[in-house]
Amino acid sequence: MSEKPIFVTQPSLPPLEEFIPYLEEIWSNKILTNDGPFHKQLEKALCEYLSVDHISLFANGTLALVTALQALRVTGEVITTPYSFIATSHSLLWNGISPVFVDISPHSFNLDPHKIEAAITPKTTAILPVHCYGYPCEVDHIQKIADTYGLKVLYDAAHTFGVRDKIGGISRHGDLSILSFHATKVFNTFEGGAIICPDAKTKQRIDYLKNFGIVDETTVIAPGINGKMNEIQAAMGVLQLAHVDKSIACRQEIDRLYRQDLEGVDGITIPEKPNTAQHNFSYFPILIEPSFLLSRDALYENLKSRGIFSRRYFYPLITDFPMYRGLPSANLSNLPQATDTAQKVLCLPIYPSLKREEIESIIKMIKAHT
Ligand code: T4K
Repeated sequence: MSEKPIFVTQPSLPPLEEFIPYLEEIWSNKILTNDGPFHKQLEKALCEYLSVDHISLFANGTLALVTALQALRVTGEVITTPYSFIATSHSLLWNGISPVFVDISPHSFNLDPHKIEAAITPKTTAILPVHCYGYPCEVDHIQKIADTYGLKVLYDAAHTFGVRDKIGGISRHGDLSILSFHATKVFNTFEGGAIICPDAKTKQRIDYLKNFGIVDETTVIAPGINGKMNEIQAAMGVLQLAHVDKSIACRQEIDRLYRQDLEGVDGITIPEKPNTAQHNFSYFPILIEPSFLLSRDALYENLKSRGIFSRRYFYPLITDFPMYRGLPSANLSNLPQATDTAQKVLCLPIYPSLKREEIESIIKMIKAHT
């Protein structure tokens, strides 16, 4: 085993020498931000790669979420999941919106559509589901509910870069979807994010909102924010895009090795691969059941003591944090499935530069407890 710590993820980075010409170009043209040439190039390239018509780049995924809610003019209450990264529901609080938490499905890590209707009130204006780990939500069922009650749907698609169903990119669903290009994601621009927009008019409005609401030198149409992606991030994205397929293929191989050796191990449940045309293998979650010799937390600590930094994404639940736990919908009795999953989940390291012998030794350490 190497002396170096092994994290749950490590950013995929292109060879440094490939990035130098991009930096030279930025230094020479002196456009550092505000819809510069790399920004334009990345938007175009991402539309092609993700098979979407319009995209608006952001400095990070959280600003994309906050802005998407404003673009959809969402107010009042929004139905969302407790099983996600904290940014999902924080984006609601930043807009003065009350989150209403609904449990996840027993068959996935995502919002249970069967439980959404019971949570709708006259104040509900939208649904904010998450395609957790890149596993697609039940989009048709969710859309049907939204259509019936006149609700907007904003997908937190932070984990879904490159995920496709039989028809196209997963991020085309809903009124809007947001992506994250954070360092820990399948595709990264150091920090970064985007909103997938259904039409040019919506993109235009979002472009204004992320640039202080400025239309031109003398016109400001809304109290927008500074959510812009800069040229270094955008250049990184353009270069990363050339490497992302290879990177996803490496992740797929790691997924295969884990499955091959951990499937059937007593006390470990490995979620089935999602039924997608293309998955991105962004995470490798396993569930540590009571029949496993160690508790989930003991296994987590044990791996950590040996330099393996797995992560309990998403434990604690969002509803366990102080700014949410007082809400009626945060009550544990409302969220039995999410509570159970959060107690059992462990995400194992998965990233392109993870070596085969490192994977084998992680598997060996886990199996030593069976
Ligand atoms: N919605 C969802 C569903 C999300 O998962 C996220 C972000 C968002 C919205 C918001 O998008 P952004 O605003 O972030 O674009 C990480 C990420 O910071 C966060 O982006 C991500 N989700 C979340 C699931 O994971 P932490 O606090 O667990 O990250 P951290 O710093 O502990 O990194 C994990 C491991 O990765 C480290 O142990 C070491 C390694 N690492 C990390 C960084 C940042 C590196 O090797 N290099 C690095 O530069 O939140």
